[in-house]
Amino acid sequence: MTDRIFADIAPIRYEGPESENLLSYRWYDADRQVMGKSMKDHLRLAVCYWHSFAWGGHDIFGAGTFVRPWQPGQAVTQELADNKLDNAFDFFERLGVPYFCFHDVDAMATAETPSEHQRHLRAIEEKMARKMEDSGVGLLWGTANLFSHPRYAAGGATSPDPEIFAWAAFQVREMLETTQRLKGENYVLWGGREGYDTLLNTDMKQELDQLGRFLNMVVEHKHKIGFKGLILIEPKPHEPSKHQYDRDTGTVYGFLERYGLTEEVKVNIEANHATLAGNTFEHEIATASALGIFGLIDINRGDPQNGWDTDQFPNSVAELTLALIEVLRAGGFTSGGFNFDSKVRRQSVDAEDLFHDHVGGIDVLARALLNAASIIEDGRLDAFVKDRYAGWESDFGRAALGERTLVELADWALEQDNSASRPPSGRQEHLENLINRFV
Ligand code: XLS
Ligand code: CA
Ligand code: CA
Repeated sequence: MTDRIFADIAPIRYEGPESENLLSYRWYDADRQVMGKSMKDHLRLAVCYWHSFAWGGHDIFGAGTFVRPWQPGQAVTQELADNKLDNAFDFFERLGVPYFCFHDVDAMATAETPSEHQRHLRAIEEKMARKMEDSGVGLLWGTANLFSHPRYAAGGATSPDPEIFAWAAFQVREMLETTQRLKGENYVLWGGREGYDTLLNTDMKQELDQLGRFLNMVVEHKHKIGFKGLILIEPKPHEPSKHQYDRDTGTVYGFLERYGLTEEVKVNIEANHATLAGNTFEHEIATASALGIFGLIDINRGDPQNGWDTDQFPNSVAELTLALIEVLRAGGFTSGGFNFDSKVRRQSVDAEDLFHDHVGGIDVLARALLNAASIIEDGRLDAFVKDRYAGWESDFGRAALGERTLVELADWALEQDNSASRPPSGRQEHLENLINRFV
């Protein structure tokens, strides 16, 4: 029996909006029906293994601050990996979430060679499978870490060295197969170092072709082994690279189009990455939905004054309501869900802090879902938008998008010679006030 650090924390329960208990859910009521689906099925919540269990509280100026029996942030022995696994599942169960996510190296004992890597990953996979079976907690997505080890300093798939490219292929094959054996529902590739620091030493065309080929190989392998989940790219503009090739959803779409993958790969949108790219979170969701590549969400937030990836837990109901409107408009998740890719601040050192952050984040999400569902059910917002575009349903509108040529439309405009046409009011303030009635 390993040292259990959450033993004193009672399982988190739904107690309703009147509850004074900060370690209870006031809004997340897993079985509550919202627009014909349970909250649990709408949100498909996952705990992120790396921030909550593998990260030790270190930053670029200082060492880890979290004292845990599995010694996060240090070289991992099998014993420490087992301890971490026991505590992590204890946490998932007490929190009451249906899923978790992990990178290969988050969970396994440290390895130096491919054969050792394979052995250590398989060893933890076996134990994880038993934990998943006993707890009923599933794997929302798996991923391989192609950015922490010094071998990936110049990228994995975009490395100038083909031997590193092969190492990356090895790690992704292993983790994709592990994800499949663990009945994981999705597989994510985040290109932290798939980018460049300076163009002076970079052949961009060569690197993009490598990345395109790599992703095609992953998709080919997925089909070969019969993995049923989605393959997803996680956009981020920069950090750790100065420039990352997967900078935002629009850029990823262009990349997928070029390498013939729009039908095969979707996006995992992270809130903090959206804002780092100068987009809103809801913009990224709406873009992915419009382009048919909406898949998953990493839910967190940045700091409005900081230009880096702070990965804080979400805490604004108003902001998340706007995002949840887009999720519902997109039709919700298929195999995706919300992964809390968020971490406590490094001064929040107690085991209990890991509950306060998740409980708060889950409740904010649940409340935002309820607000967004009320807004959609109210109907005024979507009716306004529908009405705004109603002209495209007319014969003229349909023909303009259909058989008409530029010349025909131009001649028509000339013939009308009408200076009066103006769009009706966009009613932005009216709509913002309408939303605020639900927040
Ligand atoms: C880092 C990313 C990373 C991915 C998984 O900024 O968020 O954690 O989600 O590799
Ligand atoms: Ca992420
Ligand atoms: Ca991040």
